[in-house]
Parts: sequence; structure tokens; C-alpha cells
Amino acid sequence: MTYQTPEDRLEAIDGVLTALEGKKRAILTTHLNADGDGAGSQVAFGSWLRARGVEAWIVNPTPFPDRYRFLFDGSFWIADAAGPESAKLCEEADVAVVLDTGEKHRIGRTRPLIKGLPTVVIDHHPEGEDSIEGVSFRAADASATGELVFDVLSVAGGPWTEEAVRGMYVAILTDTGGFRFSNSTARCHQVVAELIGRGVEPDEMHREVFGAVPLRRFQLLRHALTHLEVDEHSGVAWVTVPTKEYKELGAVPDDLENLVDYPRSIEGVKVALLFRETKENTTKVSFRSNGPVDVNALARRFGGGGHVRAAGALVVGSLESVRAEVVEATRQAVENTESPTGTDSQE
Ligand SMILES: [Mn+2]
Repeated sequence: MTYQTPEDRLEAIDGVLTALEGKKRAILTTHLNADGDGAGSQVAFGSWLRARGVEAWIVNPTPFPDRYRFLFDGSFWIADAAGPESAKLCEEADVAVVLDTGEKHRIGRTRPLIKGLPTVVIDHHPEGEDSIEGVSFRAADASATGELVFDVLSVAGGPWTEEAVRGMYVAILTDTGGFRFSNSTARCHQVVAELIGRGVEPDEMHREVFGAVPLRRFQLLRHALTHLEVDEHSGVAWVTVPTKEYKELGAVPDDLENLVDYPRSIEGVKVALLFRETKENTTKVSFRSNGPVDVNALARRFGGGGHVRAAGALVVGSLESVRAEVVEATRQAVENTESPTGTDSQE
């Protein structure tokens, strides 16, 4: 079974291709603290644009993660959103492409830079209330934004650069947790089969992404696990990143990727949480559900959002108070999901 672009995506893809017609310079951005999907999709889309003669630049609200720099084939077309260079680049651009988010507040300091530009959004998150305007290709049933980038390239007929195929592979590899999560669909495996057919080497990608862990990440994990708590009764487990050790180790947000999978993987756990103080009086919360609790809805109550099974929120308040509040709300969400009032939960 070979891959076919889903019918219901074709119109939006056409819109994207039309919006890009005749463009000379594109600014690519993604959400704060780019993950493998955001970064991989950017490299893929940018490389494709460059191969078509469009000068693509990555301008992210937070630094492009070092661990995904291997995706570039020699030259890095990244500009720091906080520096003067990017303002000039954006001024002289004629289109902006936002990948792996469609919400204004998620692109931080990049937002004012691209405000005046025609914008294309390519994203697989459920659409929020803070939507970025412009042309959009959104499909919440996609495993990763990388899958949607693949759709665009397929309809366009390539070109398939090495950077592009590796970028898309890494996007899907990381957003599916190495093909372990519920978004590891048949469709995503078909896309991946095509990418492997175009030269991606899975073992090499795995080694690059998962096999070069900085030692500090294990040191941080050791500290974080001393703050692991489990409420066996409600099936909620949470881990807290200790601020002092985080600073002492010189850790970066990227070091926390997948840390929440530890509480999530404990027997009987339905929802896992991770807490980290990002600055004084602000706490970042990561939510992961093993189903059926909708953590997107839960995170939205705290001003965040994401997917049904993976979401996040930045909450104002001390670590202790935010943690107490979120844990309690999560306990209640688990309870409400298990016994919806007035209906038969078996239906
Ligand atoms: Mn994603």
C-alpha cells in the first residue's frame, strides 16, 4: 500500500502552493522551544523552498535546538529573532510560514517581526482561539507537522533534497515518540516508508536524535526523579524539576524532552505531569494522558493547550501553588472522565 495524499487535505495544500507562488524570500518559524517536529519541519520546508529558488530563513522565538543542527547539510540558514539581522530579513521577506503551531502567543517574539507578511500556517494541532490569520493547512489527524510538509512536497512533486527527507523523518520520529504513541498511524508509517525509500537511514537518524544525550540530562533526571510523586488512587503521577539543580547543571528546556514519560509509564497512571519553574513566579506544566482524559482541555483551563494526549501550559504562580492546583484539577478530570454525570460510562 503506497501513500496517497488524503483527499480532504488537497484543497488546503493547493492554497499553500498558491500562496507561495512567485515568492522570493520566506521566513520560517515555529513555536517556543522548538521540538523535533517544529525544527525538522522547518528544515524540510526550508530546504524544499531553497531548492525551488526561494531564499528561506528560520527565525524562531527561541534558539534553534543544537541537537537538530545535524539536519542541515553544511550551511545554517538560521537568524536569531532577538538580533538585528532577523528584523532586516523579515522586512525584506514576502511570505512567512508558521510550522507546528497556529497560535499567536506560541510564536513569541517572532510575531511582531512577521505581522505584516502574508502568512501560511501548517500545523496538526487542534485550532485554538488565538489563531494566526492567513492561509492555513491544518489537519489534527496528522501524526506530525512533518507529515503535512510531506503532503505539500508530494503535491508539488518535490524536489526531494536530502535535508528535506531527513527533516520530515525526524519530525515524525520525534512527535510519535519513536513510533510508540497513538499518532503512529498507518498513514504515518506509509510516509516514513516513502522517506526511507528516498534515502533516509533510520539507524543513523535514531543515533543522531536519541544516541547523543548530554551527560547533564541524566544528572538532571536523577534529581528530578527524587521529586517523583504518584497518587495511585487517582492514577495521577507527577515529577518536579528542581530549579537549583537545573541551573547548576546549565540545563536547557530541550533537556526535559520526554522526562514526563517516566511518570507516564508507571503502571496504573492515567495522567502524568511535569512541573518546572521557568522564572520567578511562573511554572511550566506538561500534561500527558494515557487516555481517555483530554489533557488539551485540561491545559486550556490553565491558559495553555496542545493535543488530546499531550499538552502544556505556562502558569503564573509559585511552583508549589501551581502544582497543588494542577494536581487537584487533574485528579478531578480523571474522576469526571471515569464517571460522567448522568450517563452510562459504558456507552
Ligand atoms: Mn508537532
